Amino acid sequence: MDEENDLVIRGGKIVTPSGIIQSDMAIKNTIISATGHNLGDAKVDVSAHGKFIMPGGVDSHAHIEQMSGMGQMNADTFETATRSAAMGGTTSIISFAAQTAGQTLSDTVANYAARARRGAMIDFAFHLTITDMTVLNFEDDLAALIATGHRSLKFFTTYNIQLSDQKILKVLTLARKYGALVGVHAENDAIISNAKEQLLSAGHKAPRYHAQSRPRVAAIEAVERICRFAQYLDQPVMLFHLSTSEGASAVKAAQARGAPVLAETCPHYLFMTEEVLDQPGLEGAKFMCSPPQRTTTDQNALWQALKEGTLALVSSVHAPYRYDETGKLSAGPDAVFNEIANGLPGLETRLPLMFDAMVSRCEQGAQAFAQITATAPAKLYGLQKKGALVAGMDADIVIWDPDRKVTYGANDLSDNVGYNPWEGRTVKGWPENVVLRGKFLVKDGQFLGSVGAGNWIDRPELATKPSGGSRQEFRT
Ligand code: DUC
Ligand code: ZN
Repeated sequence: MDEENDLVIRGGKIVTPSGIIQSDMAIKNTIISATGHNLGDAKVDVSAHGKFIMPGGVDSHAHIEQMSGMGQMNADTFETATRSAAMGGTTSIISFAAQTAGQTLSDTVANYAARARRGAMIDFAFHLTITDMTVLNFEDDLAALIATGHRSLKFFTTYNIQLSDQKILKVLTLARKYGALVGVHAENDAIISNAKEQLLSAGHKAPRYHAQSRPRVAAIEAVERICRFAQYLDQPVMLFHLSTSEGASAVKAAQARGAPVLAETCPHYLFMTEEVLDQPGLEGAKFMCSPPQRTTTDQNALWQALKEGTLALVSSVHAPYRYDETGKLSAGPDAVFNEIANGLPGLETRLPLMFDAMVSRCEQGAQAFAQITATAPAKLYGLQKKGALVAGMDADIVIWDPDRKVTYGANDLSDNVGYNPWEGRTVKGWPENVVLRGKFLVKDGQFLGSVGAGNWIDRPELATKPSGGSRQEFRT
């Protein structure tokens, strides 16, 4: 017999890209070495009868230790954010290395990488957020960073850090030349400015006006424009956090034309409507994010788009701010909606919310759940050893108890945010054991991770190449 396994998980329902199998899984030297029966002895043996064995979650959109466009620091450090992610079943994240004005991209990445290496407890990669293309050696710097494994970029079309259309075309051109996927926060800035001005001059100040200040047409226009730009230059883009039915339709139409367009949505667009903003006092600030939550019609359209593969994945867009003077209330207890930081925590709740809807309530099933929360983001962003329970991949594994019900409380998350936007919601299905590269990060609900144990994930190549007009490649 072979050398002893490090870990064998016995008797679970293993969810793989090619099917669900009732089997054992062996892990040796941080890697999944085999699935099957009679896999031999192990240093650690775990019974998973009646449980789902899923790939560790891959959350491809999280803001960590980052200054917002409005100049506000996130509440989470790499340590607190990744602890929270792990407790919710996520073992890899892609957060942002966000360039500030005048800063070179290599300095930006060095700065975020140093902090992530010190604090992160799960594996990580960065999207390079481009805000200033006038810095010295911009193109060479970008080319070198992409070549060393930073294979995704991001830009905004609003938030005081937007790029002009001309610069957007330049970024897409460079991304195509050097081989990176480009994520886009797509909302039309002029429409937002116009709507804000009207609301403020009419004396509308409460958080609920945030939704009207970022009208759906702002998102629709920018999504449509970016789809056209992507097609014009044949450069793959990922439309971030789609919130509207029209946005989903625009992506579907673009894909049908052969445009290299991918898109994601998030739990707060699938499960919340803009009514969450309409609360007494400033309570609605806890739910303020951009784009804002929309309507149940939009929710249904986003679910349908996920089912059809128009939307490839669900990320959290974790953007954590405390509900106090360090965060949401930094402009004081009478803050006007446009002075309140945008974003809500989501790293820890993304997977249980999606499991509850997709697996427990049979929306789409366990395989689709694994696909949109782990396999697709890993594949599309080039995390080659992540996101699937297949021999040879990193042993990033979650053992889900499908029967455990949890009702979220007011402040029961492991981040540094101090409130849970999902308070009162009950989910069925719980990530009770979480394994990162063969080691328990969470065991029976107990956090066992170590500060700085997360690894940077090299991305030597992307699956998402320019399409050459092929429609299929950009549907999952
Ligand atoms: N949306 C938010 O709500 N916060 C941070 C960034 C974003 O796109
Ligand atoms: Zn965004």
